[in-house]
Amino acid sequence: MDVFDGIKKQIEHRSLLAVLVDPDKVSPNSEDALVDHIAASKADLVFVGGSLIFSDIDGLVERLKARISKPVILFPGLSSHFTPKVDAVLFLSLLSGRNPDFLIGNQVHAAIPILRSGVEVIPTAYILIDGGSTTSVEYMSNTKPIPANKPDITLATAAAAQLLGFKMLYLEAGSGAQHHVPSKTIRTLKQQLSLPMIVGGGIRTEKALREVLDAGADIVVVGTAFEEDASLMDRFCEIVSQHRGKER
Ligand code: 1GP
Repeated sequence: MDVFDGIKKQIEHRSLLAVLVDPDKVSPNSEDALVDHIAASKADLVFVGGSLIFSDIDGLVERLKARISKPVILFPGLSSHFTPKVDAVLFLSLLSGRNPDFLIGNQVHAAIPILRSGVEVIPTAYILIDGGSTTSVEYMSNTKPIPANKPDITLATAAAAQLLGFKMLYLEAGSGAQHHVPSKTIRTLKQQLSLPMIVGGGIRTEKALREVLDAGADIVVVGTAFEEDASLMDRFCEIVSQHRGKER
């Protein structure tokens, strides 16, 4: 079954946890332990990516795939991050921004190599929401996030994504954000739209995790919190696997 079909089937019953692995934050010394930990965990998905990557994405994905049976999904910051070794690619367009390079430019560069590789593509509308500090994605994409207190703007942007035919929404506060995407925003989108929702950025406590789950996140992405304290992964997996959303 395709990765996206599998995700859709699973989120009918419960939300999923994606562990974000940023290749530049994995050192040769820590890689083995991290891969073992993810492999043994109840995490549902592995996202690989970052705004700025200098290390060997291809090699890391190969090593992850050799030892982890969960889907490994590329979450690229640039067209040059593409690797055909993944199970699927989030084909992102940064719809909250007005920088043509991230709306369509990188996509033009990546489209033919991706098509030729035959890798599964998941067209995903990427929506950056202010998380209380300037994040790498904001700086590197040279775009402004949507203000956190303007859920109507986020809703209108996400509605446009749905009408344009995207298959998923990624509501992003940015890696290491001070505040995660507001629950009110997630709830509003959940009530009014039908696209599956990925939510990430700044989710580092159990309370934050429960808030985004209760609001209706279908996939929760966590990177920084696990980089800082790997033992959180098991606790977070437990919470996500037992959670039954209020709206479900
Ligand atoms: C970033 O949404 C992801 O793109 C995860 O963010 O690193 O803050 O968990 P964190």
